[in-house]
Amino acid sequence: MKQDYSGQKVVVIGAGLSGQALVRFLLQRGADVVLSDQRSAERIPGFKELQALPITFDLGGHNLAFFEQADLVAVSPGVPLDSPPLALAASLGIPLRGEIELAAAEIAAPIVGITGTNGKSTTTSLVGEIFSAWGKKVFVGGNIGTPLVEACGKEYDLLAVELSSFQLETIASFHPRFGMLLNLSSDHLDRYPDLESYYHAKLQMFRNMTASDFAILNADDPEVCRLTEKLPTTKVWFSARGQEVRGIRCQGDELIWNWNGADTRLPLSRLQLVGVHNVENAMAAIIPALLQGCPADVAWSAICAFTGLEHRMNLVRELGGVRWYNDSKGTNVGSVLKSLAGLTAPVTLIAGGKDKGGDYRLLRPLLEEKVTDLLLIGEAAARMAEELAGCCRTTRVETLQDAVQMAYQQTPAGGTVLLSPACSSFDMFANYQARGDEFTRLVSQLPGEGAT
Ligand code: UMA
Ligand code: ADP
Repeated sequence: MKQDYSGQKVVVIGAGLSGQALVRFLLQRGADVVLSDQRSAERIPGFKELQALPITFDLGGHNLAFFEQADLVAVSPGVPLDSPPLALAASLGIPLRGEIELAAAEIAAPIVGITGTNGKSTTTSLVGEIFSAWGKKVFVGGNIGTPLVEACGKEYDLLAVELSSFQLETIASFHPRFGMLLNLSSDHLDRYPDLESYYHAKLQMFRNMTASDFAILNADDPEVCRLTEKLPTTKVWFSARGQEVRGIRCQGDELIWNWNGADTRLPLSRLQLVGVHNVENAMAAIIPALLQGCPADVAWSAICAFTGLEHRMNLVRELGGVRWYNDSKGTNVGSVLKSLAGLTAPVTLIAGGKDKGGDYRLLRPLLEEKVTDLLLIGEAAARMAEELAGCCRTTRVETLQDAVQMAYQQTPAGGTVLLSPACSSFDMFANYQARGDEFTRLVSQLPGEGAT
């Protein structure tokens, strides 16, 4: 049901995708809105359209007076809760709510919440594909790109919502019917004081879920098992290592879904996505549909028709016997490990970007085994060079263009060039898509014959 914010002073902090969607959502519900952003107007994409709205602007910094007087602060996920304006509002007892919380309060249809360090977007898309193929009206959004508030006021049978730890920090009553925790490994240590705090944010997903809801969990991930031990929800497991779980497991060349005593078998040979990690994503994604009564063959056909999202191990071009892959969404150490695992030597790896505090030393064994040249860009380059010293020939370069040029000159026929940064993009690009697009453009312009 549509909430009423009339007469309430609401400060929206952050004028990005979430903030702009929140402004419109809150205006339609009668709120008196202030939009606050540390950037000045000319640096805010879409500012022209915002200008026409009846709101107050607080730009080029956060004026604490607005926060002191607010009835509610609507928080964009990229704004840390310990930033001065939010710390002040919290100390005054003013509620801080994220976009997910505000939107979900109006949504009655079942929500599949999808979190984990890696695989969220792929799994969220797969859930969407499955329910669409089953003839259901499904919303696909959240951290993957479309803010959840866009779903409010529309009719859906189900919502597949990708949730980042940032988004989960600011929920209060959010209550998904299905909560997926795909895996846990190091990420976002530029925002959290330690790994446990990051994991704790992820676990917020389950805070309102009860025994009649389903937690969909990775049985092969020790951290997931440890941290969900005491959850009161009904647990449904997936295991790529073939553990005999209540749920779904991979055994040989098939998946076996075991629920309430009966086995359903699904042939892996039909899956187009590659890599064990994608088998995990497929297993997790099919569970909500099977529990909701979707015929297994409908769900499995939808998964098998899916060829993957952009910027995740996309073959950009084969040029002079060298294969060029865009994995710009490889934004942490765990995802780069998965991407490298699927390649054979010799690899030229282009990595670096905004440092999120990951432990790059975990890359050493695979670098030693597969990577001949490591080309480092961005703010993280110095620390990466230090932690990876001696693994392979390492060069620091200024720009992505320089990296592409050097990779072009150095990679022998039969080799692979991989852009998989292990870092976020925000030091040099607007986002990971812009980084991947630039890489694709640069590679497409390289001289020589080669299919794209
Ligand atoms: N800002 C401030 N004050 C601060 C910090 C930021 O004013 O202290 C402002 C910035 O100047 C900027 C705005 O906040 O104008 C950006 O807000 P935001 O960072 O919350 O980004 P949005 O554009 O709202 O996009 C967010 C998600 N971004 C982040 O969480 C960083 C998008 O995920 C998501 O698609 C979108 O909401 C819709 O739900 C992107 C992402 O990088 C893909 N997510 C991280 C990840 O996947 O690793 C978590
Ligand atoms: P996210 O939305 O969590 O960032 P994506 O589905 O966009 O995840 O995938 C990003 C990268 O993470 C992929 O290119 C791949 O290297 C890696 N990845 C995908 N799924 C998994 C998984 N289940 N486990 C580990 N790594 C994964």
